[in-house]
Amino acid sequence: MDPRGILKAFPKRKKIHTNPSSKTVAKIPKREDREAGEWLSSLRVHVVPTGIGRARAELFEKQIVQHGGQICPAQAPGVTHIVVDEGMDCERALRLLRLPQLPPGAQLVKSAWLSLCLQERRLVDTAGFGIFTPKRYLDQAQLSKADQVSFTPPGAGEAQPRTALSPSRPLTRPVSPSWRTDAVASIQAQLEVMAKAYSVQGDKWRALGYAKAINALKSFHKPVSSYQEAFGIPGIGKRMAEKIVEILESGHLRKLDHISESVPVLELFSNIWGAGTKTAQMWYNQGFRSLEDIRNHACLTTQQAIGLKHYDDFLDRMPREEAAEIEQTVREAAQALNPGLLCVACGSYRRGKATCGDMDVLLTHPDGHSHQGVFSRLLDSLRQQGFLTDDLVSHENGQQQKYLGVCQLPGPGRRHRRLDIIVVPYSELACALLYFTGSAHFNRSMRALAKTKGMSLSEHALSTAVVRSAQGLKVGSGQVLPTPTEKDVFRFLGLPYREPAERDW
Ligand code: 8GT
Ligand code: MN
Ligand code: MN
Repeated sequence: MDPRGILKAFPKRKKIHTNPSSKTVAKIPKREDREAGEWLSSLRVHVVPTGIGRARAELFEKQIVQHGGQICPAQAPGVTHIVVDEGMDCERALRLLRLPQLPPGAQLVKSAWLSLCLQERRLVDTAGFGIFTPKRYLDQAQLSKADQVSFTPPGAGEAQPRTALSPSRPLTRPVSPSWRTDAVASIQAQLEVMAKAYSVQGDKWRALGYAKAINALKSFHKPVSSYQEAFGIPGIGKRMAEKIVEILESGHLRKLDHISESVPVLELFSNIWGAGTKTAQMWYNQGFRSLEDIRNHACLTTQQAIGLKHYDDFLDRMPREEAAEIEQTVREAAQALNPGLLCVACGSYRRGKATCGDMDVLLTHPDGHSHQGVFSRLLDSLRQQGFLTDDLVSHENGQQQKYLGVCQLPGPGRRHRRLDIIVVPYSELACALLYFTGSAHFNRSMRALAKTKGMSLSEHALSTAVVRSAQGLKVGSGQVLPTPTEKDVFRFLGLPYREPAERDW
């Protein structure tokens, strides 16, 4: 089991890098993320996490990006807003940022302004939310602007500073459909932060609970709007429904404020391929806080060193067109060895996703035996053409062989991508396909269901009459059921067939 199994099982959202030095610029959101509207597109924001808390700061960043804004370092050109905690004063903020002056064109604003913008789903005037900035910290252009502001008669055209959290609002006012959609996006974003926090702390059950709730909300036919409604959704319990309503009513889940400061660092570390939550925690306990620390001081396995080398590339999901090119490269090399080899692109690609975290290629031969010996010859051939750049894991599992590695398509500007290859005997094709197509959540449910029916499902076969001990441990392996196609597996389990695109959960 990949130590990142659980982590990987989560839908990877567009990542905002959580480098504690805050030097990384968040990635420009892909088109699908912008559906919710781009009303923050004029913003280039830097959020100072001190006092706000990393988890909340990250959530702010995520929402800014979601609505078309950009996150950037405080010293980046064109930064428009530097968001700080309510209690922050200008000097302290500049000290924290190591800046002698406010960058030209930038305003120092309280986080309540951002909260209000996000709650109201519009760009609210910053008046009343500014942090007092002494003239010596402003440049010439800002000075003249500041003078104009100070000559404005009190109250004239100035928005009242309002508390961001006004509990009764969202539920009592008439709700427009777009507001509802955004509220749901906000619920999802906040539950995702919680899921991630539990996940990187190794609490996979709580993480799974949140992941299930997020998924349930996504597949619910309408934006959830009340406690009763939330509680009525399968996969959402009483306490989860309470959290959802808290976000609906106040715009903010208070639990987020109590997430440990260690979480973003643990996430940073456990995103290194080959490093699980235990390793991440160990590194944190050793005092490491950045990838630089890890690079310079941590003791790394071979896999982790590869993971670190390709850190950004591995987090970047590739467009499915690129995944198809990778599959094609593998297929051509395989069919050069034996033209009869069958090659199937599995994983998220087969499930029809627009982007893929890696490419999962399954190989077999319909004659039932010619797949033998292909594995190592194929890898040699791919290595020889310079396509494979690093190997992570290579192992045998019964009659199946599995390779996890790194590849790079030829030509300039190509990134390193993760590639998984399995070679299976034709007799195991259906179960191998099912397994390798996933999702991991879906496989887990299928296996659990098989168990309740006295069967056992693996990547090799569906078996019946499995003899189990009182503790549920498998004692006898039972009889292998004939499953020439995936449909047969569904049929034996008494399930209607589900196309790969319907197998996310
Ligand atoms: P992706 O786009 O993030 O790659 O999404 P994916 O294609 O669904 O995930 P994947 O991690 O590539 O896993 C695809 C399938 O491979 C899973 O459904 C799972 O059954 C199987 N699988 C392996 N090895 C591992 C592993 O080490 N961890 C996980 N989570 N799944 C694995 O073959
Ligand atoms: Mn995959
Ligand atoms: Mn994979």
